[in-house]
Amino acid sequence: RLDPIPQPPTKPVVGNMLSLDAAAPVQHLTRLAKELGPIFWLDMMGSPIVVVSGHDLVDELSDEKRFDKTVRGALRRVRAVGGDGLFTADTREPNWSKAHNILLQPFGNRAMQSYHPSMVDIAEQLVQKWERLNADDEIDVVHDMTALTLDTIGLCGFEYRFNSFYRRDYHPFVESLVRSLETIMMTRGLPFEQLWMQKRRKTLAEDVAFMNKMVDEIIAERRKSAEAIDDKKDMLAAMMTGVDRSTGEQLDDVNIRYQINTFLIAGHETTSGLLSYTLYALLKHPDILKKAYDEVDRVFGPDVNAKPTYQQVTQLTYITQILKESLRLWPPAPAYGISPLNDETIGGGKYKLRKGTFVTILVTALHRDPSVWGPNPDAFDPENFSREAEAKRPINAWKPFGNGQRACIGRGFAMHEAALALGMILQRFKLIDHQRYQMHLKETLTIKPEGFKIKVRPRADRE
Ligand code: MNH
Repeated sequence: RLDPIPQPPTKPVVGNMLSLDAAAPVQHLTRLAKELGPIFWLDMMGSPIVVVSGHDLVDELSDEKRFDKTVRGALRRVRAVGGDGLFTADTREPNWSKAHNILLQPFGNRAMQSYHPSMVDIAEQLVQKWERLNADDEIDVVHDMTALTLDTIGLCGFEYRFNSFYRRDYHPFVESLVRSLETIMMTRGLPFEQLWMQKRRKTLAEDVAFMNKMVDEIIAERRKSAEAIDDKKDMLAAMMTGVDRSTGEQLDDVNIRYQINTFLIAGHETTSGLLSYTLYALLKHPDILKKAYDEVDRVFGPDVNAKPTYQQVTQLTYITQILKESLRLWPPAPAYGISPLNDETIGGGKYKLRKGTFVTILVTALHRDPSVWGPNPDAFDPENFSREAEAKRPINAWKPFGNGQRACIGRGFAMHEAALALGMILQRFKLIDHQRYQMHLKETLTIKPEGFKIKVRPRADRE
């Protein structure tokens, strides 16, 4: 029906629905993109999904005058937790532009400087934990990176300490959040699903009620005293005092709760994935690791008791190249959805898309398009992000943070947090790949390396 866009073989009624690997849909789609090319479509029981991964087409689809983010499928169901927070709001919902305007300030560069001490506080907890391990102790990388990113957004976002490094399991809020996202990802709108998912749906309602109550209490507590609001420099204070210049309005407390839920969803899994992939890449590339050590030694110096300054973190330029290259090969948010605002023809007249068609930009495949990244796009090479290479690259080739006005508002936050943490780790530790780990991806709302463990030793080379 979408001729001449290619489509894999279908089954009656369900179309392509059941042939898609439910446990690893993104990896399946990425394989299909290799087979079927830069654009193909799937029939999901009557509703088409167009999957685009070629750079030329993605470039065209990045035109916000013709295409807009669409909140559908799993992301739509995330509204159970994120409500009309920035991530899950439609662009035309009034609270999207209101919150976007208000939140630009607390996610801006100046604000990052005020979060820096809190970021150091949490990163110190991580390295202190690692310093106290015995030689044979293993580190569950994804667990510790998630503890770091969760505690960081908690402290910078609303001065709450999840204290993840002081507990074996995650904080109850996170247990609820993870369980909710699991249920949301499992739901596929199949016939009779409502019946066999009854128990999970009940638990989902309970989890959401628990999370909302906890966040609502934090907001109510802060509302009790005006001084408390004025004294604080976290994101919550900015949301409570910020005024949207174009409407003159403020955010209401229910929307602030949804923003906080959103920061916890969007802000911890993604950044923790980035850090985990980066450690993996460094273990597999000793030459790159060596250059990273050299940079950290030059910028931070050998004194592990001196806290890194904001300025020093911004000088970690090679580390930043490494992080960007990780985001290329393993974008933690592997796809995003858009749709045409009107009936459209793309690809130089070749492909017709009806208004509102669901189009998925498959970032995993875009980031390995040989027309941009050359004949060997699977190789990890931070030189892809040298200043010269970046200047030469066409726009819309690297999209780990999404597109345009709907792109990630937390990217500066994430990059600063990740560079700081990686710098502090490399300043202190030698990394050991005792399992000779091979990448195995686990898909949830994001994608993370499953079962990735390392060991560390104090660095002996510098003392
Ligand atoms: Mn984040 C949107 C990736 C860190 C908060 N983020 C997006 C989008 C991508 C993304 C992709 C666009 C999704 C879409 O088009 O549907 N985010 C990342 C990655 C990292 C990340 C890869 C870390 C690395 N994000 C963070 C952090 C926060 C955050 C940290 C907050 C503390 N992200 C958001 C919010 C949005 C978003 C909020 C929605 C912005 C909007 O639409 O206005």
